[in-house]
Amino acid sequence: MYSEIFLRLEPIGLERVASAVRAAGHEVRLLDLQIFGHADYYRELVDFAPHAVGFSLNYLANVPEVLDLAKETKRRRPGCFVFAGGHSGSFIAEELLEHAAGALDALVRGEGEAITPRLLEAVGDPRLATLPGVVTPDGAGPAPTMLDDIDRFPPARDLTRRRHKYFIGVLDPCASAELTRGCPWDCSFCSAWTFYGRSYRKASPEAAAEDLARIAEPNVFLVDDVAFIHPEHGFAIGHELEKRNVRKQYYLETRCDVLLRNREVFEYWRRLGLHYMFLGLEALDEDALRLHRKRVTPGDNFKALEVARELGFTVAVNIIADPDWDERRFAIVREWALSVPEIVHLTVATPYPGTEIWHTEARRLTTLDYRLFDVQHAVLPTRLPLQRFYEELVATQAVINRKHLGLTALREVAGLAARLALRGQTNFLRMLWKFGSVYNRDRQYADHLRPVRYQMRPPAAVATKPGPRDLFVHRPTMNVGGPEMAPHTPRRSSR
Ligand code: B12
Ligand code: SF4
Repeated sequence: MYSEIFLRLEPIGLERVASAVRAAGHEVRLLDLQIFGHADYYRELVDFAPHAVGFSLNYLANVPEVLDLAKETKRRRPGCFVFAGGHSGSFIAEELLEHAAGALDALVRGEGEAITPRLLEAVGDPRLATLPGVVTPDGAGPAPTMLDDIDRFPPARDLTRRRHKYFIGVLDPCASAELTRGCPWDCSFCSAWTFYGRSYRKASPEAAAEDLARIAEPNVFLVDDVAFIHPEHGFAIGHELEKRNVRKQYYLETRCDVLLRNREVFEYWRRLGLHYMFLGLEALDEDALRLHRKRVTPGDNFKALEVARELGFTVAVNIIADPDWDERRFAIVREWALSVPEIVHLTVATPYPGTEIWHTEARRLTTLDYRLFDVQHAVLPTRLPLQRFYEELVATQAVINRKHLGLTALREVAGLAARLALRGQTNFLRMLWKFGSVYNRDRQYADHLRPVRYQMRPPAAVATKPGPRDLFVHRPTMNVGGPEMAPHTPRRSSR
């Protein structure tokens, strides 16, 4: 739903895997199904006749689509080696192989750059099932290994076609880049830290600047989970960009406390072209922030918003709506959202495999339909009747529409929209009118009534809270600059 309106961004993870596979001597094509249809994919299967097909499964909601495509691929090209990888896929590898019923030959857990060339080399060899991070119907290898250096394998952006389709809001067209990987915090609802074993790695300033300099688009989305945790890294990249005369507009995501602590680096990047930022606010009250283990106070959050305004950033924030909310709670958030200049997004609290709340959330899931795990649907029991919940949710989200979309927005940015349209860039312009057709109470409710062909495996009941190491995909053996870099020492595992 999100990507139907506000943005469509390039699959930078897949581009990095493609880069590694190409470096190993393979011929590679990449098809982004956010842009192309299934018919295009089937045509590609005939034209290109690949020996192997790998699907990216970063999002849980895409599981049924990928399973169907894998099955159809095997039917059309029985000799083709079919595999999948990516964020969500890494947490549910065995379950996916079971659903695929032979259509998926392997699942790759964790980062794909180092292991995918080895996987392709091992096709047809029983040793396939012994590779780190690889899971096959015949067994699983040891835990995945981490890339020693994230400068290797810069994204193969030349492989993505129709790049003018990538945009986020007014940044149209927009490319993506990665300056750091991982997150040293440990919020209970998030799997970014569990995927990377709470590690945090940085690109060298030179390689990061070189990569940004190679980008043809005038705008860049920085995909880092939390930008500029280490201000000196941000400054060093900035200096390299200045040396190379790179001038772009940037969008990034960060935490409120990081903005407060490292204000100077954001101020510096403002001069380099950073205009838009996303702050993970998550909640307005202390209790909810504690529950999310966000490790910030509402006071810090509000102060960060003031700083961002002072520095002249356009800011989007997110609030997590709990299915337990009643009309009063929605009304409070709505009132607040209307009173601030920021773009306020609302997502629904969702326990995802790989998060701590997947194991500890005591409420039973009301659905096992992967497609509803997109933080826009309620998968836990709602206090309000479900239809009423969606009514309140959509009414609250509609504040965005009132303040930042439609005619209001067009009046403010008519010049820009016209300039983009003249260049054939219409993603932003179209976005302004889509809200009503996408965010719709009846549509969201009806999504629950669709027949479910693939059922998720529900979380096993656990007696004790899982420790961090039980949740990790990557288990860093070396010191990769992780937990000790976070402002709080990690809590010990409960075991
Ligand atoms: C950038 C980002 C976005 C971008 C999307 C960019 C894109 N086109 O994919 C935007 C802002 C659009 C976005 C939106 C959303 N996102 Co997001 N996003 C991220 C973020 C911060 C970084 C992803 C990234 O680019 N990483 C850098 C690249 C290099 O890594 P990577 O993609 O993971 O790829 C590596 C591996 O996964 C693997 N790999 C990937 N693909 C493949 C394929 C094969 C074959 C192989 C072998 C390996 C492999 O190898 C790659 C290289 O090492 C992640 C958090 C995270 N750290 O993963 C959340 C994250 C993936 N997003 C999340 C969510 C919830 C969403 C939204 C639903 C939020 C919303 N408000 O609606 C939407 C849904 C969008 C959609 N398409 O449906 C959740 C995922 C939840 C889930 N389990 O499904 C995450 C984990 C964040 C979180 N806090 O929990 N997101
Ligand atoms: S700070 Fe952000 S990326 Fe890191 S664990 Fe919390 S929500 Fe996830």
